[in-house]
Amino acid sequence: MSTTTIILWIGTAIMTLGLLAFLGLTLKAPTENRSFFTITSLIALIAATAYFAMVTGYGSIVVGGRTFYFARYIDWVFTTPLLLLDLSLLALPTLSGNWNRIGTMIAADVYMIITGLVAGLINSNFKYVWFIASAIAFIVVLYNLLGYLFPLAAARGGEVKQLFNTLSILTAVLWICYPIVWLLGTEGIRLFSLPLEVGLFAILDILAKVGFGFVLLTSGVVLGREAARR
Ligand code: RET
Repeated sequence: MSTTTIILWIGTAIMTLGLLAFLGLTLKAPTENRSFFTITSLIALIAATAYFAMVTGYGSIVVGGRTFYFARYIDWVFTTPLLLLDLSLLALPTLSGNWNRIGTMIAADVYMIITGLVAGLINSNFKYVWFIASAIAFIVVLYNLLGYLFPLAAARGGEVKQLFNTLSILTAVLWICYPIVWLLGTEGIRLFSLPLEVGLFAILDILAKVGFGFVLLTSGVVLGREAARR
């Protein structure tokens, strides 16, 4: 078994265990906070499926002699909006009246992943044009997360403020690593080998989905009955 295959099996296993743990936690979820559990379980399910597709050979193609894992982008195009939805629900339990901002953030996020996918498919330096388009969209996402949702969550005070601080900083730090790994990896300047790139993306994916999910779903805010509903 190649190193890449072993890493992808570990990814599949951890995402599946994360999914089972989140489903288990759902049994303890107060009805009014069920959305967090459904959304977060769905994130783990999609990731487990993508890793399984990649490890069994249905998630990659060969472009210009290199292996390109397109399945990541199908995973990310669904899971990154769902992660942003979790954060939006935490900052704004009802969401109503704020769809403009949240819609903009999610649209920018989807644009970021799709332009990133195109960048990854290109072998000429033209890929950097697509990379820059994706990176600009990423800045729009971060601006909405930290400049708009962050103060709203802070205004709710107490446990919500604390939890949002932790999760949004975790998200910002981890997400910034993705374009860096991409640039240094096989899609970019090829400083990293494929196994190293696959390993780094696996660590990021596990922390950004399962790590994030554990912090959220074991918090007093979503497990406590009324806390998230103020
Ligand atoms: C790409 C390359 C093009 C430029 C940028 C990127 C950003 C990707 C990000 C991905 C986040 C994924 C997560 C997945 C799972 O939980 C597409 C790598 C900006 C931010 C959080």
